[in-house]
Amino acid sequence: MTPFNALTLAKEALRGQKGWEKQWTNPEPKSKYDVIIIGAGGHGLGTAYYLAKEHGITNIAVLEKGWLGGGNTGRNTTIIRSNYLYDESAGLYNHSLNLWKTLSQELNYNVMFSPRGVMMLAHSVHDVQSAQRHIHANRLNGVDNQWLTPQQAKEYCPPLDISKDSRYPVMGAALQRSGGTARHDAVAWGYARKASALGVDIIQNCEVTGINRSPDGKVTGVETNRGTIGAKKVGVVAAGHTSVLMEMAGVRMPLESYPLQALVSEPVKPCFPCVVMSNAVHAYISQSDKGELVIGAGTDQYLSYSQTGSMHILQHTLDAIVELYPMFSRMKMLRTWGGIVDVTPDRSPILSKTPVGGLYVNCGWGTGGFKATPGSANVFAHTIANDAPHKINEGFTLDRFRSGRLIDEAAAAAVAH
Ligand code: FAD
Ligand code: PYC
Repeated sequence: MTPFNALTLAKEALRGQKGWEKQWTNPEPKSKYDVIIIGAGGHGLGTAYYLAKEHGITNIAVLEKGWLGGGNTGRNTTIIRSNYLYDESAGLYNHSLNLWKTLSQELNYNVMFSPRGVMMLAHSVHDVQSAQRHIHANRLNGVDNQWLTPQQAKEYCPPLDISKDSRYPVMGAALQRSGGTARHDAVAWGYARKASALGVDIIQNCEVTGINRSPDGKVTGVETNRGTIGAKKVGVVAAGHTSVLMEMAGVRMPLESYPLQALVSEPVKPCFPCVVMSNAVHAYISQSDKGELVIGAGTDQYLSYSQTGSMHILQHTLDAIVELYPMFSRMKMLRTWGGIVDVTPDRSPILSKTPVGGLYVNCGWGTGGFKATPGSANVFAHTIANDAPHKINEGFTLDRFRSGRLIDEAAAAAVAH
């Protein structure tokens, strides 16, 4: 238990006893915001932007313990798609995909959205059936997705090996042509610049260490390494660290945090035209505009808050890449890194009010929240502004883990975990 958690527990034990308010309610803070957002990743900065732009709330601070986009936003492999199985997910991820299409113009910042197509490979009868189920469900929800034979998959992605004697024979693929990639850090910078222009304060190197509440339990602000800051509402948007922050307000979250790794190769001339994912062999790949192959792995199988992962996971990923694309067998890898993803039991996110008045939470994106950045930020801003969910996120509540109305997207996560 960290000293901080011990303090939180002590506060909880004393809550309601005589003299409690004097002892634990902090002095009136010097600054007071209408909304504090904890976490300056794409989701947090985007939330601040949409609060200002669409709801006229500009007295906002975004607090970040490190630097803008230094969390998962700047660490992911930038795959964007909306081919999820259930109606709730199709609504949320398609809302996001639609916002991606005009995001560069909206922010006046080139986020380099590139809808070059995302292909998900099938290597077994089970994969084929699951992919085709997704294709049918997607089409019913107006999400483009089509089945490709192995030959058609190779035509779409020439480096792919479809020989029958390979270790992971390709039995077909699901292709979402409208999916693709974007430049991850530009998304954080673009939202930050536009939010700042609308009056939002963005404070880096400012770690939140406590969430303050009034004697009746409502949020009053936060404690940070730079002092107390007051707020009427607080939104926690701190992927990977959500449980730690929510515990500061006495809320226990249904989340586990895992390392997820990626790596890039030396830059080469354009040779890989689309995005290809394979859940079965735990590898996904695209080529950045700089020419690097961008390769991602599955999650480590242990819980951790460390932004590194195990070497054997990367080794396994590169084995799979070389099996699927033999022409890359002599490529050199330049860098590897990891991020911490927080995962819910049903592999769907939480975009929700909480049992604490004025406290909202956006988390649980697991391995797949980059694609959701604009859509998530947009509906989360609505949730905070109106103290009620937007129609698009009304199923993604914290309460579903009590009621049992889960949205089980494990098969659509497309990354082994
Ligand atoms: P973040 O960008 O992590 O922002 C949260 C911020 O909160 C961080 O900057 C952190 O420093 C800050 N913070 C934490 N604690 C505190 C505190 N106490 N006080 C102040 N600030 C705090 N998704 C996809 O859709 N497609 C992909 O291809 C993809 N690939 C991935 C590959 C890897 C290797 C990883 C790690 C993730 C990948 N993801 C992908 C997932 C995606 O990156 C995340 O879901 C998404 O970026 C989350 O964005 P965010 O803004 O919520 O979080
Ligand atoms: O959700 O598409 C995804 C994804 C790809 C890599 C990591 N997550």
